[in-house]
Amino acid sequence: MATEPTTELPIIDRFGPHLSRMAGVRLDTGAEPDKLVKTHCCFCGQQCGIQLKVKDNEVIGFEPWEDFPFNKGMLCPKGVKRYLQGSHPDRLLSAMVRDGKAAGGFRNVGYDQAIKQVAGAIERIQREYGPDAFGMLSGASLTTEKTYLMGKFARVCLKTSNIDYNGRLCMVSAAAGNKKAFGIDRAANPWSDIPKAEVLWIAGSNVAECSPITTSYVWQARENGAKIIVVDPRITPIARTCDLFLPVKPGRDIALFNGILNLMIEHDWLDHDFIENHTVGFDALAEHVQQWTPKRTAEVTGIAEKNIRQAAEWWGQAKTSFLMHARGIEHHSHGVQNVLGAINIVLASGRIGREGCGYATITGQANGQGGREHGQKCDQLPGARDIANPEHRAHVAKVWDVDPDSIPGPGVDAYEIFRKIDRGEIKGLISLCFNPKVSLPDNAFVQRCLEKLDFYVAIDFFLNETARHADVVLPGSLQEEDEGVVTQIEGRVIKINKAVECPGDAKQDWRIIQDIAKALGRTHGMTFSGPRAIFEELRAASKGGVADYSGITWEKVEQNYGVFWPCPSEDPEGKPIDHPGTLRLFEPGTWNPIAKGAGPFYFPDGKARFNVAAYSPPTEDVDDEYPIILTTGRVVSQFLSGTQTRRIGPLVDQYPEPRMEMHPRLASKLGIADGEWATAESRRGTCTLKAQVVQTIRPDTIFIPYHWAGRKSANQLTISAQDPISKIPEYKVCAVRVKKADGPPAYDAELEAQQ
Ligand SMILES: Nc1nc2c(c(=O)[nH]1)N[C@H]1C(S)=C(S)[C@@H](COP(=O)(O)OP(=O)(O)OC[C@H]3O[C@@H](n4cnc5c(=O)[nH]c(N)nc54)[C@H](O)[C@@H]3O)O[C@H]1N2
Ligand SMILES: Nc1nc2c(c(=O)[nH]1)N[C@H]1C(S)=C(S)[C@@H](COP(=O)(O)OP(=O)(O)OC[C@H]3O[C@@H](n4cnc5c(=O)[nH]c(N)nc54)[C@H](O)[C@@H]3O)O[C@H]1N2
Ligand code: SF4
Ligand SMILES: [Mo]
Repeated sequence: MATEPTTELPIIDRFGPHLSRMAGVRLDTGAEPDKLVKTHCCFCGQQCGIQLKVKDNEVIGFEPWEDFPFNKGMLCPKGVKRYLQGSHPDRLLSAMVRDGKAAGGFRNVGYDQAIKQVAGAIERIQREYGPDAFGMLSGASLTTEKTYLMGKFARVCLKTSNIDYNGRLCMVSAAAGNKKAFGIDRAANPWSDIPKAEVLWIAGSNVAECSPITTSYVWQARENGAKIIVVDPRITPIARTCDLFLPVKPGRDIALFNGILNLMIEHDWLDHDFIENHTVGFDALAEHVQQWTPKRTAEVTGIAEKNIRQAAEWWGQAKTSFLMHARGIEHHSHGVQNVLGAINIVLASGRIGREGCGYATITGQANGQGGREHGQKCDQLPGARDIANPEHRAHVAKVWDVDPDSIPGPGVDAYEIFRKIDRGEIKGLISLCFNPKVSLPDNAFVQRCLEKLDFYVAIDFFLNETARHADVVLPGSLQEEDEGVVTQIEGRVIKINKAVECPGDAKQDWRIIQDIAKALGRTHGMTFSGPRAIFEELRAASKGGVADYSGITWEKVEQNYGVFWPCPSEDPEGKPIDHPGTLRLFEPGTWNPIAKGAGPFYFPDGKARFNVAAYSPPTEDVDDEYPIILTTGRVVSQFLSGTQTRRIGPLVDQYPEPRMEMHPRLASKLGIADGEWATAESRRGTCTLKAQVVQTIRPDTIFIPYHWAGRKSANQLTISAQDPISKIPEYKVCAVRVKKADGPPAYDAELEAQQ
């Protein structure tokens, strides 16, 4: 049974009772539904179970789904209000084409005519400039079937190498770090291990606002006596309840992890047997971290030396523990190094692969996990296979019934796609489930690129800010209008169920993609009857890969409240089996297709890798001209680029516009009072917002949430520096100067209309 958290916590006062159980709350019309559909929330990666109330082909409200084991009926404010999207007046019900004379710049057209126009443009651009001149941007809010179809559409139908997805802005540092250290990219443990841990280390994760249900697991651990360490430049709501808060200077987490490891070595808080039997690379790392004395660690991180020692002592001496991190350590030009630093202190402790001993990156988007496994990444084929690997290509080519040589090679990351547009190398673009004009850094550059495109088609259910630049807009489907699987935060594959039909001319996204293929006359492999058929092919394509879904069926998923991958369909001898799925990774004695019994990790020798994670400062550090650090992130009531949640009135009421968080000491130095207008200026742009003067942030840092567009967008300021390995943008650090503004910014009419 779900227990409503009993502890008194300030978070409740600030954000409303978003963790309270919503049973019995009637926010809807109260009408009797025709049916209740068990499915999952459309927003974050926790994928809470929810029941949608449906009447007359409309979602009119929700009921909690108490039995779903992850959230046991709990929901956050976004999940509670998501049902208001379907009937929103902005919902796209028709295809549209650009028309300068029409109000709003678009004119409705018939769906078939729009599809023909799209196919014509693709054909023309690819004929004139080659297949790679057409780029694709996809998304991780989509079901896994759709993400698989997008990867296949790019390689088989468009034959372009230039496809990437919005998880590039989200999960890729964690993915690259996990692959380097473990050979597999998934949360290592189910969340049921969190309450069993003695020590929790939470790095760069605003748990209470961004993964609200995880808060309840953290509180359970706390009630069991766990010590909680939080590392963040801001005292986030979860930090207010922790035992040790480490207010790290943005961009310095590797220094902290290295300093902790150095103390673990000095005090011999190490699991020598584990290091000896299950890892490689410790000695080189041990030598490297010697330089990270507590004194130097304190100087670089801005954390008091005694607190660094305290953290090392708790972490070092724990019998069980769970380390989790999110974008706070990953959104950096050395995000992968930060992740490796985190993994190093887990491996040195030997506390992984056992009950109550865990490690996880907290997945962001609805299908942030499944969406990064089956081929919509620029370098990837289904099953988390590598597009440059000849064996991997051969396996997938066979499933796709194409010549392996016909599959294009690796493409470029999502930001590089825009640089290619800028250079004229990409002329045409299709986007599904991505709003780069708001979500990419230095978005003035992104806007210039969108204006350069010869042809752009966007598929969405709302006209997002990027789609306003499109030549053709195709009305796609809301999550509740389609079915398929997604993989949530723990690695559990779950089923999204269809509640209603698409309204008007809107179509399920997979139909739209296949309709374009048909209009192009390139139908090979693009004639699936629906998501189930796509899933069946995905099972075969993923078979034998690290992300093996071959033993998963929709039925198994429904019967078991989800199935954790990997879930092969054959045993080590190749005999068919009914595999239950893998609840916890790296348990001693487990078999995997890479290690083949040599050990629990996903490398041929079965051993995990320590990696030297060297510290370097952020790409753009502060200086006399731009003396303040800007970091960006989220608030509980808004989601990502905001196109969905800025349309939901009760969520807007909770946090109507972005504010610039700053410490009272900084505010008084700048002569700015709470609620007054302040302008932040970086080397790329300016942004004028109301100041929110709070004690809960480092005095050298300001914070702006990024869910707004136009002149309210934090990404006017951010830098497009990227991690060299993962290519994630450095959203969490750039340099700004701040001054008091005379009044509100003069938003021009067009920009204001976008809000
Ligand atoms: N309400 C809400 N929930 C969401 C989302 C949303 O938009 N709104 N989005 C979902 C998605 S896609 C994602 S990726 C997740 C993101 O979830 P989180 O990563 O938890 O959220 P962020 O606000 O991006 O950043 C987390 C924290 O990092 C801190 N931080 C900044 N710089 C540093 C640093 O250098 N080191 C450390 N240790 N911390 C730092 C910030 O102060 C912030 O509190 O949330 C998911 N859930
Ligand atoms: N400054 C700053 N910028 C950031 C971040 C930050 O912390 N700071 N965080 C980054 C992170 S972690 C992320 S994940 C990105 C997110 O950035 P984006 O992915 O660009 O943001 P979304 O709002 O998810 O945009 C997705 C679009 O897809 C549509 N959509 C959603 N579901 C579906 C569907 O099923 N079908 C169709 N057809 N359309 C759909 C929505 O309506 C929306 O218009 O932002 C990044 N940008
Ligand atoms: S946004 Fe995330 S935490 Fe909130 S209800 Fe949806 S899945 Fe659950
Ligand atoms: Mo994300």
